Amino acid sequence: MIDLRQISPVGSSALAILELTGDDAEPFLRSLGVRELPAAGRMRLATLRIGMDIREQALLVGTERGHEIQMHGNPLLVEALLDRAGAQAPALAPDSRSQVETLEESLLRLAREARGREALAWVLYQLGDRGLLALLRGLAEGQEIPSRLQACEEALTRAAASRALLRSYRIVLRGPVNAGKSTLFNLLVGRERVRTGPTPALTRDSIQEELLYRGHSLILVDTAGDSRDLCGLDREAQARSAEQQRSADLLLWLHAYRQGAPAPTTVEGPPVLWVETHHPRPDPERLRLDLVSMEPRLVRQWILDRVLATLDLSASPDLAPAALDERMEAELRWLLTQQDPIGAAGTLLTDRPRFSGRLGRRG
Ligand SMILES: Nc1nc2c(ncn2[C@@H]2O[C@H](COP(=O)(O)OP(=O)(O)O)[C@@H](O)[C@H]2O)c(=O)[nH]1
Ligand SMILES: [Mg+2]
Repeated sequence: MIDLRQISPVGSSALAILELTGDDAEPFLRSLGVRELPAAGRMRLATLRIGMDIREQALLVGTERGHEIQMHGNPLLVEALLDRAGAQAPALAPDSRSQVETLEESLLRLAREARGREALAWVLYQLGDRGLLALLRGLAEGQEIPSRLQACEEALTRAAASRALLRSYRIVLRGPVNAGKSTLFNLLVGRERVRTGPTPALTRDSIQEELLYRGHSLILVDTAGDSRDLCGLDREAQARSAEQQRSADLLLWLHAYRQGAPAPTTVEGPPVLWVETHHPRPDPERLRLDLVSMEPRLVRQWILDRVLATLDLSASPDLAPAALDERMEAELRWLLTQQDPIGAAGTLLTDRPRFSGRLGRRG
């Protein structure tokens, strides 16, 4: 088996450095036409027979672990060498390749994984006759090239927005003990999921529950309340709450009316929505509420609509072709730099596993 590691990313410099280790490394080098291999710490110039008509001068360096090839960093040249090594090291190469999905498989997987209605609509659109897949098919057939390339460019600009739509958002409930965090948690998830009550520190472990609201997936996290005079378990629970806060997309910071105004927002960290509970004069606009006496359905709507607005998820984006993940984004970027976009589109549609191998190696 050959373990072929690329030390310099392809195209990053004029020189490519490849490290070869493993039992088959020596036969592989000999198959490239190298007669004498340098010992550790030595080097020698060799002409490598990389392909039928590709010969390349390279420096071979003996190392403690095996050998290094230092050669011209032309990506095509390096790729040809990696492909040759791949063919000789079947234990490595086919495996990593067969795991790569086709574009259609990726979209189907994303559709299966889609949490909310908005995400599902967005992914299914890409599989339909006006989505990303159809766009690439049209391009591969060589129709209306300029307008389709333009559409590819636009699909690329929508990458960030589509990723924002596909993901779930973590909403973490924070605030002092007895502020009403667990009460609000139950109200938002629509059932008595966690214990509530006047005894301080009833909530010790952070509990989370996914809820779907207006087609979006929100993961609600109830945490232990903040209090100054807690010890042992409770202090640990608070440390965990602070940890939850770090991974939050948004904090719902609760405090009871009688507890006074909360500390000012910190500059760093997720956005915060302040909610005042136990309020004698509720005002939904300012999120001053009484969680016990007000209509739960309305409280849910007031709070979750503000959550979506703060996360910029209030309006559904117009359906359009879009790159839905990092790989699709990289592929579209690649396509737009190709001399032959028709062939490139064909590669993405029919030979994506091989293409992805190249993309990965390019870093
Ligand atoms: N009147 C009133 N009681 C509330 C309100 N929110 C919570 N409570 C009560 O306050 C107590 C503590 O609530 P809980 O949700 O356990 O607080 P947590 O410690 O922040 O999780 C419970 O008895 C709740 O019923 C509110 O807005 N108004
Ligand atoms: Mg609680």
